[in-house]
Amino acid sequence: MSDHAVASSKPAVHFEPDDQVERLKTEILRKLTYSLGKNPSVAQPHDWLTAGILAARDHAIDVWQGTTKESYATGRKRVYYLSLEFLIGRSLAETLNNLGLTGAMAQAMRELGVDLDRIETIEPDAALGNGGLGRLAACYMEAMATTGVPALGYGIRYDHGLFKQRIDGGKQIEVPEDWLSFRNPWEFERREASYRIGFGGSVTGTTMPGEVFWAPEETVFAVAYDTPIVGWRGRDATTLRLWRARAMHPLSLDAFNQGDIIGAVAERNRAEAISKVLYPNDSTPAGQELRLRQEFFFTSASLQDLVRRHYRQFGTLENLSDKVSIQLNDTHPSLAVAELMRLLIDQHKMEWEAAWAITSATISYTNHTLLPEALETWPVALMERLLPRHMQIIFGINARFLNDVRRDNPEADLATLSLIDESHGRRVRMAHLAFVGSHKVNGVSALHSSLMKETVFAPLHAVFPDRITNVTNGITERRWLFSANPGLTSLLQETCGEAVTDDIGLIRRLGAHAGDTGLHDRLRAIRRANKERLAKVIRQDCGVTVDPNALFDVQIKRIHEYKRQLLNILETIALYDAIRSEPYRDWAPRVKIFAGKAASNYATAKSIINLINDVAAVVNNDITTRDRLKVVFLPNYNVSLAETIIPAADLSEQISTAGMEASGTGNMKFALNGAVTIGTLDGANIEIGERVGEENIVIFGMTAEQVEAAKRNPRPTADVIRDAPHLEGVLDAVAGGAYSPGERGRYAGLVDGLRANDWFMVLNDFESYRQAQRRIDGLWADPATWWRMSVTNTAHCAWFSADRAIREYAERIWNVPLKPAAQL
Ligand code: 26Q
Repeated sequence: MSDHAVASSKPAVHFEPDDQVERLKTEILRKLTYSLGKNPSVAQPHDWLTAGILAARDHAIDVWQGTTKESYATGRKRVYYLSLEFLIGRSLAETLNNLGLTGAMAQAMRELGVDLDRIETIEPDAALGNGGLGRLAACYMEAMATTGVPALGYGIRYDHGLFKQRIDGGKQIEVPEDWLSFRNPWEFERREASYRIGFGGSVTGTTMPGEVFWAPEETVFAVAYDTPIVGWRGRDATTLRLWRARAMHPLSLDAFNQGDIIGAVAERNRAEAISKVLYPNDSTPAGQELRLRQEFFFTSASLQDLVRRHYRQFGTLENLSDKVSIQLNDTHPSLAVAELMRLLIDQHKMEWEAAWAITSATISYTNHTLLPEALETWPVALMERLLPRHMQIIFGINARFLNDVRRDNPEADLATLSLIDESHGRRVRMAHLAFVGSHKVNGVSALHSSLMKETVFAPLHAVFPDRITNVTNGITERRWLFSANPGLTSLLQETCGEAVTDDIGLIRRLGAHAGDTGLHDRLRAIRRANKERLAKVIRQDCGVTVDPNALFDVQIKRIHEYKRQLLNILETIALYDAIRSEPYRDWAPRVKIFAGKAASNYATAKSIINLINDVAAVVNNDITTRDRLKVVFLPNYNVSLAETIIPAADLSEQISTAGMEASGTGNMKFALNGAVTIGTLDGANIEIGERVGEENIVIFGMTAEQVEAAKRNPRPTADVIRDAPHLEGVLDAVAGGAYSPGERGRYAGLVDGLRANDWFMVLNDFESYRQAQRRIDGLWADPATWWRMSVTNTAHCAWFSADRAIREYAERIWNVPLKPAAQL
């Protein structure tokens, strides 16, 4: 290892004054003694962790109160980010890093006999999200704190986040997640911020503003829990406000006294079920009533809260859109459109037209998927029963909207525009509701936004040609580079200037050294240290020993057919066969690394996990390929595991069927950390390619257009297989049980499915992918080329900073003035 490689405990960024260490030591000991009631001599690692968090939290609160005070004093416009998911991960390391306290805290703990790195790893991940959409919300909360956008994120405080994944006999087992079992030291319960959320019942009164009366049959309380999220250098903080459901009557004494113990707590259980658990699904809408209750619960609580705050501050709602922007993270909170109308009309006696102008000027909507099966719709009958007043309002919006359209264009196809889909029973189209109720609707990559205009939203786009816009996703470099990869960060500071951590654009300076083999050696040493760290995790969690000199080839993300882990593992089998048939060729040693969770009801995705593990068992025990190929599936993929894996990756697999991955954000994290991408022309891969240059990314496969054409007019499977010389053997082996000797038919269905209908173009793209992988072998064998590519990737990915994305939202969608750079 070179002496430039940096152990992970060394802070990437240090700007704390010297007396911070003494001060932190005192604070930690005070927290231990007076908040936890523990004597240092008997304190356990979790006690030190909590004391450390409480000490860090005090600093976060100082920042937070400053931001809040300033935002009230200046009356600046606020952004409310509504999301059913916030995939935060751990908070201690990021908070310390942003406060510039990492080094001081490590030193303080060390002097108290505690290893900060070790206790940081026992903080549970806050896994209140499934994948990309939830992690994006978390990155944006931090980026808004960094760029000084006054913001509040609203969501649900699930008792149980995304399930934990165990792998047992190669199969995924879901285990409940329990992040709150030892309490959450970051949060503050706000009893005063508590709202009544109604369900069911009936609507009476006249249609006049303020004279409609909704008498819900059932009411639950939403209680707020707040967490500060500190931005870079601790200049500002945003607030994450999560709602917990509580029953109005926690116990029926009548029922209890009659011996009906279950009945006595029935109301409580029904109410509290709303914030009990995150739906573990990231594409197919669950369609269950509880999900709709979750959506309305958090949307209503959030809108009541923000309307009340605004009214208190300004004494009117007329100027709401001047002072408030509401961003809907996908359609999950799209009832906000109807709920804001209800609050304005029924409670604040506004006329419909005025209320509508305010609503649509205040709300905007981000779409994250075009997969038709993932677009939310709810049966009208269910909505009428659960939310009768909202259903009336949705009908009112629809009638006026369709009237306007008909007036302007008598030819328009109203059935495709309507908020109600009449073709499969009557259902409310939530994306239409969000679209019509917003002033801006955005996609999350350039390709995705143009496909929105051409496909799912084409009819609405024709009516509102200025509404769809693009904001390509971004990631926070504080977590994904500075904190996850301190070794690379130190080198960047040295090469591009210390200011690179404040101005990520300076990372471009690295490009001038792309061909410098001295720099390559240092990068190799940093990567090597990161790979050794990952190799330890692999040994612990998979029982497999891997060689850190091998190419680490990584695909980590939710398991889904469109993401095509299956393509990857089939190609791995082809490679395995090739190595065995020519064992004396100098194959580039590879470690194939997979991680990701499958939705619990998604049988095909679970079968793919099983196949990866079955292939791993065969390959890893084969003596002929021993030094050349290893396959591992790391269990329980989460934010923390991603932070360990990404800085250790040489190759980033971004191989979705073109047109199906809205953006991807993992692709950005890998490229920024210097991994080379093998990918399709999909989502943000295209924009990564544009920035790093086509010679620094390996692109393969059909384009989105070709995929569309092939779906309309599929090629016969026999032809596809004939043109891919290695494919037939691979499919026959899998289907025949070569990798599942204990159950030969295990993958017959999976392979039959591919042969019958190659919807995701796994077979169609196979040969192109295989050849791209062989090109990778050649590039890897030539270190000067490989590291030039790696350097160029890091040097040109500054644009994918979440700060850039937030600035685009602020300027083009929210109309929030940015703080002048001098104040940042
Ligand atoms: C909806 C209804 C009922 C139950 C679950 C859902 C549900 C939950 C989560 C539907 C979709 C999701 C998540 C979608 C998601 O994560 N999309 C990803 O968003 C990223 C951020 O924009 C993109 O980078 C990814 O391309 C996109 O797949």
